[in-house]
Amino acid sequence: MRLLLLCLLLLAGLLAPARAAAEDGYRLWLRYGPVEPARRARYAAAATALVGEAPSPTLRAARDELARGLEAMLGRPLPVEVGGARAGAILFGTPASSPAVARLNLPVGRLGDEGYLIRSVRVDGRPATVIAANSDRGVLYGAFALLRRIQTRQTLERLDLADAPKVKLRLLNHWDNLDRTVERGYAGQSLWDWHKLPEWQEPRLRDYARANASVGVNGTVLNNVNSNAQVLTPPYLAKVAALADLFRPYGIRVYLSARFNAPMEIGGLTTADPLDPAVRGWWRDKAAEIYTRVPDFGGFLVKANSEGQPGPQDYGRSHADGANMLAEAVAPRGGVVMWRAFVYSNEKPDDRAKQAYDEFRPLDGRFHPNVVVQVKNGPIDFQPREPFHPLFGAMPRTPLALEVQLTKEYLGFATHLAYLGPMWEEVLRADTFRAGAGSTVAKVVDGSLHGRTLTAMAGVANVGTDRNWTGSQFDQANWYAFGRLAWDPHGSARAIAEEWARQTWDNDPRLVAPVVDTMMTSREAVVDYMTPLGLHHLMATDHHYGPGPWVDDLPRADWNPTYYHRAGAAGIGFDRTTRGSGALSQYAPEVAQRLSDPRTTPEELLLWFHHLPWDHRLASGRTLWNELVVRYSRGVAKVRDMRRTWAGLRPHVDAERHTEVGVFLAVQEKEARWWRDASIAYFGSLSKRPLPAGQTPPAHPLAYYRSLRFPHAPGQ
Ligand code: GCW
Repeated sequence: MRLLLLCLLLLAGLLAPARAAAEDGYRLWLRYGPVEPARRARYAAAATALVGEAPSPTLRAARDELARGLEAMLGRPLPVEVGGARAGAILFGTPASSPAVARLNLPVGRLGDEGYLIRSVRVDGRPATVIAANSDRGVLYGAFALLRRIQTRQTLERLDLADAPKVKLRLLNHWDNLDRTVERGYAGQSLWDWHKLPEWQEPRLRDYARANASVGVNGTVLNNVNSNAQVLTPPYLAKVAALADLFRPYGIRVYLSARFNAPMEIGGLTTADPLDPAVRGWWRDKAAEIYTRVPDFGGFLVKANSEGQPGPQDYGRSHADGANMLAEAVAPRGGVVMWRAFVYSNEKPDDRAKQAYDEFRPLDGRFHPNVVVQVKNGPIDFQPREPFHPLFGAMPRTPLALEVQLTKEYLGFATHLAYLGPMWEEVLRADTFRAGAGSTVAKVVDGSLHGRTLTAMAGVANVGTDRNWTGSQFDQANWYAFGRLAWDPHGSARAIAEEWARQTWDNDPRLVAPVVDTMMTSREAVVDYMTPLGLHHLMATDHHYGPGPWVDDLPRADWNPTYYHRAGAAGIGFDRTTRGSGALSQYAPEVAQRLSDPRTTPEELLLWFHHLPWDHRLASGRTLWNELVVRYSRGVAKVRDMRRTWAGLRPHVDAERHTEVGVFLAVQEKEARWWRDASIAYFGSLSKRPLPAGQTPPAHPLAYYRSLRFPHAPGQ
């Protein structure tokens, strides 16, 4: 009997639906899972051998990636050959590296120095596929593109593809400190083990580089913009050089955040005045020293005169004076300076949302050609929703980079599922009207609006030493989407989500559709349960974990949530029309006009621009107060739906990752409820209106939410 039972159990085990082997997310979207037997033969017929020489580290990286990926997906190693071509061979290379590619006379000249072409061709009468480019980096990007096609189950037949990035510099910005803590990092420690560098280089750093290359990221700023001058000293530069050497084969350059008063802190000078000849000389020498160690050093990123950082204004000089000094230092070697426009000062009583524009717009045309002004997506600070930053389109003579934040400082850290593709798509598609209708932010970023060739997009990185890299499985999608949108700012967030989901989870349509739908609603869910209707900056002090709309006692007016929502007995919202702060006048007239009237302002930005009475009627027919409550509840309901959807995907996902996501979604639901209840309790204490019918009251009194403290919340 016992034996029979045992046999039955064994049999049940064998027949159980084959759940994928345990996975922890380390492999990201480069999992290269085996292709289902029914489809394998077709792919195998188009991938019988790899043909090409690999005289450079970058071509070796391309060849090795193809070999690794194809073997894993097709279940057999591919012969690597340098010449000849059997049917189904994959040729790779540049006309210089591969005589076979050269003989095909492909139009690679049009591809620039990073583009690639993938074509079905015939070589000696036999069918083959060629991955060709002008540069080794282009071949590497092409290799990843071919692997992506198989991973997403697209055909390898009759191919005629050409692709090239629309933005020149596609950079991660690490807010990593030299002690390995990460400002606003929720994924463990910094990947850079400064103490053990340069000798010891974590093997996973190569995987970091592969992941970046696979989505086209071509630069990485290693250290925090709140920077430590030590990184510019010789011992650290040796470590920086080791990282640069490691990343170079993958087309990734390193950059450093420069502390503006480094000439004083580590150089022994008594000033950091950008017009002082000794200071200028110090930076010139420092740049030259860096270039002896890192010949392709990308340049400097600078946060100056912002949140306590030193800067040129300390000496009565302008941002342009500061940026140009550094630009001159790196110019001889082709370096750039990314100068951040994230500046605001509490000495100015003016609306914080206006300050960057007021300071930078007058400087248009005064920056050296190798300076890029780096602008956050919105005028405040990476909130769940902001209007686009008014500087976009307003500085036609200056290269402007878009800076977005992958790490979700204001969107629930790593535990909340929020796919940011839709947020970035929203800002990229926003019309600035600065050169007529259709002057989108994407056209500013890709340079086409004002004919600029130095173009850039930066993403504040969300990676760390966590096994899954980003602190959660779904936050990997934000890394992925950043790279893909920096490559093509006109891309579609939904298409990118699908691409990512197929590679990261599975191609089964029963999984792909619900996962993509969940991703596409996730950011809006966060907006609903944290900051609906254009509210912003309501997070708790410093760590930004959880709600703190009541906070009104911080030394800087513009650090207090009450500064932003201005709620009282009469109503709620920040009046940025001409009757209020006038911030709207920083937009083109077409935009300003539409947003100056609450009736033509999109409801999702209503309270960003208007202060309105609690009984103001909205499109739904509900009063503002009732609508606010309904949206808070809707956010919680969306998370509940996301959870239910995910639970239903159990048969399609490996147990380890399924459990992790499921647990995080439970946390998210609990915290969404917390946000809703605390916010309703607080705003209700001001509106003094009852909850609309059918709405459950907050679980606790307001005093409870106000009493919560989290001194050890991560990311500080
Ligand atoms: O969002 C704020 C963060 C700071 C950050 C700053 C910035 C690096 O709270 O931690 O500092 O923005 O972007 O400079």
